Amino acid sequence: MSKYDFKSIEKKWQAEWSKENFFGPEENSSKKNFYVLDMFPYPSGNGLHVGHVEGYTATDIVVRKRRLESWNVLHPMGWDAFGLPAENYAIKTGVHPAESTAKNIENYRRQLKSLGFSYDWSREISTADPAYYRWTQWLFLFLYKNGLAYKGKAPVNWCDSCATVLANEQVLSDGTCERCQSEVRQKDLEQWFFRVTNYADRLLEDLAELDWPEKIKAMQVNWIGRSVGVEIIFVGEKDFSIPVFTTRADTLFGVSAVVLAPEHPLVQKITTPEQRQVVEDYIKKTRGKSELERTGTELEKSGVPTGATVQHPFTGKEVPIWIADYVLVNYGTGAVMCVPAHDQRDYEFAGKYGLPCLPVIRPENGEAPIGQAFTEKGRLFNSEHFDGLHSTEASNRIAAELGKKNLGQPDVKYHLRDWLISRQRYWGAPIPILYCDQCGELPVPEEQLPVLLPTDVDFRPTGESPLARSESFHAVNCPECGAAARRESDTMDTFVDSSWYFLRFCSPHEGERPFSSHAVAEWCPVDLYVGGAEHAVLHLLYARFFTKVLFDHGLIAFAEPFKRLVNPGLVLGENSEKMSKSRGNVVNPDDVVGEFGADALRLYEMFMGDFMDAKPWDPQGINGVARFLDRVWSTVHDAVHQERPEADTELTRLLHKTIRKVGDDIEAFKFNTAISALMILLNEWTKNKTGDKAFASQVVILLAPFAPHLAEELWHVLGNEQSVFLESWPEYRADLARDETVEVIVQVDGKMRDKMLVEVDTDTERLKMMALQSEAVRRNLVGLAVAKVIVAKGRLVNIVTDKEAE
Ligand code: ANZ
Ligand code: ZN
Repeated sequence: MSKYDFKSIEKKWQAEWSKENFFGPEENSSKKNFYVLDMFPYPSGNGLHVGHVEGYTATDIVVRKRRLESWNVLHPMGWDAFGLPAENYAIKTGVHPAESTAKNIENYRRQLKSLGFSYDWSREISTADPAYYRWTQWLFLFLYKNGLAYKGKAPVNWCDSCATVLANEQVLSDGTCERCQSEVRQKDLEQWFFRVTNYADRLLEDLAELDWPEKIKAMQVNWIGRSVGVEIIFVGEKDFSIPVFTTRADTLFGVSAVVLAPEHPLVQKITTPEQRQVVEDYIKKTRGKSELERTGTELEKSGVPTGATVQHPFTGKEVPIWIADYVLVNYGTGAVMCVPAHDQRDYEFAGKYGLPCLPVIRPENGEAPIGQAFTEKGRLFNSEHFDGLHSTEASNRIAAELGKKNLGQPDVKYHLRDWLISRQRYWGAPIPILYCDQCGELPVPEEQLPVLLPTDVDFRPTGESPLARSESFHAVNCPECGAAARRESDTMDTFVDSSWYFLRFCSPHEGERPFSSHAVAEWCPVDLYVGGAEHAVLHLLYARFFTKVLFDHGLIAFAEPFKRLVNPGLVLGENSEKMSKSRGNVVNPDDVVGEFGADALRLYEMFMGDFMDAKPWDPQGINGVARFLDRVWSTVHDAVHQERPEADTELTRLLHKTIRKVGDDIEAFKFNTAISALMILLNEWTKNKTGDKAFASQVVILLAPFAPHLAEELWHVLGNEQSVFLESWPEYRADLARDETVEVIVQVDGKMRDKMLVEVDTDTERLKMMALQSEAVRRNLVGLAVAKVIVAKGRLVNIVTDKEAE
């Protein structure tokens, strides 16, 4: 018998499978469709990571099983190819991003093929390809024409000394520029936004129908941040009034100040002459602080009074107006009522500046804590005729009475912001907008798409956007009046590219539209989506947003893109630290494939631990699975050459149980336990000395999704001519696959007293008898008489005594 030579075997079958696009879906098939999608990678210079391999192996296993079960499967792969790293690399080395990206893609493709993943390579797409980004631009215009894309001011990180915009990751933790170490400040630029907030409610509500990890759903819920409260209007002494948003209207009688964000538009108007200088200085000082800093709990609260006041809506007392940077301008109304006794931030703020702290809520039981705010709900006091009410009822009543005075109403706010899609970068899809001195802002006419990225660009960072400095790019005339016009010089956030790629895969070569509605109707929504939990919020939220917009305008017939989502756990380094270059613990899949083969790497990554948990790399583990594959090889050969007899009853039972277990485990992403079951089966088979070629065939098919190359070779060793992937997934016989023993719970008067391990078929009378003989049961029956015994076969025996029966 030959040794298992993975090197030549894996190459051979990869070449064979790539002939005639073996894994592409059938056209006009009568089979049911199934769409399995991996989060497509950013083709970085480092090549594929073992973390990619984890997710991609899992989908490959599911896909191969589905095909064996006679589904028509769509399983495409492509590249999220625009992005900052290629541009930074270009700045450092002078290699054009198009060139380095093409090289990286080639490397990724080679690596993925070396792992034997069954992608339909005829559908490969790259978001940096004009044939793709033409449609990204078309979709931008689609949103624009439907009022969902607009221009507004938003701050960017700006380095004065480099005169350039910096991405967040280019700003060091001390707030300086990574290139020149000078201070980075926030500068307002006109930028493009997508109106995601229009969809806040539906993005929230529709989560319910999704088969997604609860953790991810919770993160989306949090990110959207729906907040139910009351808008209360504080009327000023002159001709102004300040609405504040509060979730705790019940604390209204504890207000010590109304606090505005420093950027609040009223600040200039209301500040008294005496306070003007202090206010200006404060605004200058706080400008440039990031939102995270401002809202963080560590930062010491600061602020200054404006000198102006408003009236309390019930007591009519004067309330001072302050500004403070813990109030954000773009949440709620950009103003808060400051209630030191019941809000921790307000408590610290008031403490620092000697503002009064009047408690108005007391706990229903016990005492309020000392030295901090009491932030829970409770009963009102110090609150005039609302005294004695519970917080919830008080909030409602206060809102109702304010409503009558036209000084407030119930309100709902969202933390979700509109999506800022402008990037002052080169390596992205140009935003298809023109500016004409006469006609103003105009969409690029559709027939002029794509707006190509020019190549004559100096992308070294100076100025606002690299494209602004390209001559050829701006040689364009106004489509309305024909005069010379300028193009928008910002490019789109790469999350725009990935918000619709799953649609493109359905008809990747479509030239007339972004996607064929027919093809999308056939495949979408995606049945199974696998990828990193780091995309929990942005990518997944944006893809959902795009889907809803297209659904609302009748371009697609579904409102959610991904039915089932699974996140792989992180693959950590040997000592459970994150893999990173600096730690020197990165495992390169190429090395593992070279030493052990693709099947061993695939199997090992699935065997490491629970798919969804983080798990460390263990170099010993891969030896173990490699030995297992060797033994599969030799045992199958044994069955072919040694004329083993038909499998005996025991081995047959184990086979059927294994078929059931492997099938169920694949569906539940419990690959590690599926593989253990296969290992147990192999052990028994090797020992047992029965199990002929027919038995071997079943084992090989079961193994095929996990170790496709080995299985394909063995399938041919078994004398078959066709691919093992044209076979059918084995079916188990329920009578054989059933567990022989089950655990039966024994109760006395409904309380569990014992468990018994019994034969599955044990009849009712025997179960009764066994239960009554149980030591624990007898102890619990002392002094009682049995009234009746209820038996649920295979599950439960409940002994009811006279005491209970009465
Ligand atoms: C008075 C009050 C009393 C509040 C109290 C809380 C407790 P969420 O759940 O996030 O919506 N707030 C409102 N707008 C703000 C802004 N622009 N910047 C910073 N804080 C803001 O939180 C709503 C609460 O956050 C509001 O309720 C308000 O403080 C504050 F005992 O109003 B509260
Ligand atoms: Zn014009």
